[in-house]
Amino acid sequence: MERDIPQLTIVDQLLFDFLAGKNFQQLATNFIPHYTTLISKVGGILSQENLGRIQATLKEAKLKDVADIIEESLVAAENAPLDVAVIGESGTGKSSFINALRGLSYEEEGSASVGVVETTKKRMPYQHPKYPNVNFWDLPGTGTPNFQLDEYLKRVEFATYDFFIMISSSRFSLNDALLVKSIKEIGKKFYFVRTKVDNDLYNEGKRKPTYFKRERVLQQIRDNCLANLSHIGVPDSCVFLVSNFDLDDFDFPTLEETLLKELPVHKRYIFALLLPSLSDASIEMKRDLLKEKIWLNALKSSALSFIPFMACFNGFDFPQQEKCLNIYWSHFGLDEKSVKEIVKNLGISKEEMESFTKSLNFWLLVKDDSIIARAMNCVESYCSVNGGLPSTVFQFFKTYFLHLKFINTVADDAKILLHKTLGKLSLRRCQRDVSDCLTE
Ligand SMILES: Nc1nc2c(ncn2[C@@H]2O[C@H](COP(=O)(O)OP(=O)(O)OP(=O)(O)O)[C@@H](O)[C@H]2O)c(=O)[nH]1
Ligand SMILES: [Mg+2]
Repeated sequence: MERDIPQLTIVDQLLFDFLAGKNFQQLATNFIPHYTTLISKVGGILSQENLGRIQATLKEAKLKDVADIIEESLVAAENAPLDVAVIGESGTGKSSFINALRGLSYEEEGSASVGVVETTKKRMPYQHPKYPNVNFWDLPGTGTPNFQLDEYLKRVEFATYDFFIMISSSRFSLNDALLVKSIKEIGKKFYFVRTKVDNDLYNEGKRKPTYFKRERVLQQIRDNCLANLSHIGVPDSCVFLVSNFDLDDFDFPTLEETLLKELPVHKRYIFALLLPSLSDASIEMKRDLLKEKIWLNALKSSALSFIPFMACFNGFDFPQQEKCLNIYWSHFGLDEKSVKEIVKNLGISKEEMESFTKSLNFWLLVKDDSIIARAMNCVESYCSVNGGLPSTVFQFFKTYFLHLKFINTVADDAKILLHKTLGKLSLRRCQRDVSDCLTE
């Protein structure tokens, strides 16, 4: 008789059944619907094609093939190269946008120089500091009167990018429109970003203090951009309003989500991880993708009956696990450097921060009794049906549950810190507005 394990989610249960080698026809039927409950709202790591392949191989009980397909998908996701082209007139904020996406401040080593008078003449790559396969390309502007489209496209090697971000801080130009049209013709994606909206709001607030309404001003900017794009021949565009000084505000979170949804499956994982943890939505996307990755690794390992499946899962030695926790910190922007920045912004000590977060204490996480209890539960159920080596099964589940705990706790902390930082920022903005009013 089948015995369900309490506290297991539907996907954990699938993992358990997989490990126990239960009815493969049934597993093949359950695989896609159960997998769908696990993936993030922008999609998962497995492509439709690979899902179909896994289902077919499961039906034939070819477990080695299932493990190979999962491995292939994970390797492709982790190593996917991503080349993003950023283009726009001089001074519109391209370098600032690139730095913000790379999580670098102006003064940091390796950041793109900002505010310099000279415009970029040659395309210039900026590698992401944490994800070396990702490059942001600062492309020269189209602004010269004798702009030659064909020559320009050749010079910037336009076919090599995954997508383009067109930046403007006022109106998009006719040359921009020509460029967009010809690049769209070859099937590449373009996104319009209107920067410096913080400046517009500030100026409008000063100009018309009595009638000022933030949402109305933003709507006017948006309508204006759309009318301008339509006028120069790019109707039905989508414009994202952004401040490079305040990426968590305005349309940046929507831009992130749109880009992620439209990227090919194998490029989604790395792009989600590199996005700064500036909104609940981006933290949730990272959480879901990392949990999916742990689950896929566990599934692969169980298909191969416990062949060690990744450095992080290779045995349960504490230094190895601590290294993994470090990696999760880094993905969610809680690495040592970022924590220093956060406590500085919040005006608190690291000890104070530790009093309202949970993930910075490795030992507290590892000694969580509920993980041991859940792993024991799985072992009992497994061994009562299959026999086998309880210690190996225990190790497997303990490591799996611990990693889920790592990811969930770090993601929860990232959200707590995000909200505290946002609270502090809006307090500063209010104080600034009040002091502006008083000085007028
Ligand atoms: N208020 C505000 N200022 C911005 C924003 N983005 C950039 N800036 C400022 O605009 C100026 C130009 O920014 P850059 O990032 O150097 O612009 P760029 O497009 O790279 O300029 P070039 O390299 O000359 O083509 C700098 O003084 C930035 O600090 C923004 O969103 N809001
Ligand atoms: Mg620049």
